[in-house]
Amino acid sequence: MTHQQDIIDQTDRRSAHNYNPLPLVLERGEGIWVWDTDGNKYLDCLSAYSAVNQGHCHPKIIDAMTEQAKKITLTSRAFHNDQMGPFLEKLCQMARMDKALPMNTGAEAVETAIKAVRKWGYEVKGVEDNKAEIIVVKDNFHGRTIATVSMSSEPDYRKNFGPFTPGFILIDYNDLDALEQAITPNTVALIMEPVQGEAGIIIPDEGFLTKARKICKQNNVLFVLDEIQTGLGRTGKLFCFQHEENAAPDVLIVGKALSGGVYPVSAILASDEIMAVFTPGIHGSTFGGNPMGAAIGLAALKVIEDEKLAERSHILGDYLMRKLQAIPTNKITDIRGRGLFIGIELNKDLGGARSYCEALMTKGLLCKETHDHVIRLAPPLVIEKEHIDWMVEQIAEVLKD
Ligand code: IF1
Repeated sequence: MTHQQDIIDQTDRRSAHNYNPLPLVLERGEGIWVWDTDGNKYLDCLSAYSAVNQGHCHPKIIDAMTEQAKKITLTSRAFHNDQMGPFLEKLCQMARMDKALPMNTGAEAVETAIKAVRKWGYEVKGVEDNKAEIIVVKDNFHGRTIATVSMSSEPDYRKNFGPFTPGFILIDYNDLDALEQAITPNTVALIMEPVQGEAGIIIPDEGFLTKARKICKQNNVLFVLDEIQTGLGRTGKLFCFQHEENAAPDVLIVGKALSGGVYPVSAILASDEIMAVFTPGIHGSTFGGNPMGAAIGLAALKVIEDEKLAERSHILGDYLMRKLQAIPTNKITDIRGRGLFIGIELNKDLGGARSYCEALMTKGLLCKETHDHVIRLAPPLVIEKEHIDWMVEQIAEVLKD
């Protein structure tokens, strides 16, 4: 461990302490596996928070990246490049949306969505200047920028970062009455995650998305889904909203696995009408839509389709769920999830999930606690049944009474 400890010490000396990582240093990844600098092998059950759905260093995505790197990497949007069109064409076809606007990180895409719905509010809906309101949901996670932490209800993410962006109205998750009551003539959008990731894999009641969308439609309010974490196969459908009938959003936000974890690539998708609010010069990004990211994104989308990763997530997620439910232990109070996106909630008397994640690490399984008591399981979607069996054995061992 000394070598790893040296690297950790150096990192601690030189980096801001805005994280508390598990004490291991990774240097290589392939598919579902990662290796530390001492050569120890681990099954990755976090997938970089669902960015690596296609598995680490997927050869087709890495090929696309290296081929593109030899040609041209960045043009800026001052000129066209030959990669962005094919990428957005594929993305729009898969999401059944008219248009896409590419950005880089998830938070930037959320910011882009905020700008889109506000502008739509003023220019299409006719909301009075500077009065636009956006409804958001308690315990959401949409990123770390000032606007996205302004949406948050989590004190840790907000403390001493004020003043905050105004215009966000918080309602309880799963509360349709609250949604109806929160809507005013100035409401331009509801923005939410279809399953809350950071909050601990919180799944809405059956039909909630459909009903929320209907309420939005009736009130001329845009229904916006942040599928940065839940999208692109993670929950057993290509997009999480497809678990319900008639729940397609007006604006869809994607990121993370859009590049297979190879490069920061995000986007918002919307109808021609909504996207028309963006005219030349009013929004953009140096790197957004760059040919490297676009080539990588196109390859990453093809892998999701060709390898049927959403179906795999559905089938293997059900399998994993059944096996987890069969673990004989009093330590678990709830297991919930969709596809290969599963949270194991531990009894609150156990003092948090962190020590269990550390114990799993020593057994060769990497995962991360969320909201103290939940172990989040989100392996790359290329995982095989036999690895799930092994995974469950390790978890059962650590959680045995
Ligand atoms: C961190 C959490 C997960 C997201 C949704 C937007 C973003 C995220 C639904 C922003 C990002 C990441 C960020 C990462 C940890 C992680 C996370 F625990 F913090 F909440 F996954 F659950 N919308 N989620 O999940 O995307 O700008 O980061 O590309 O440490 O902040 P980004």
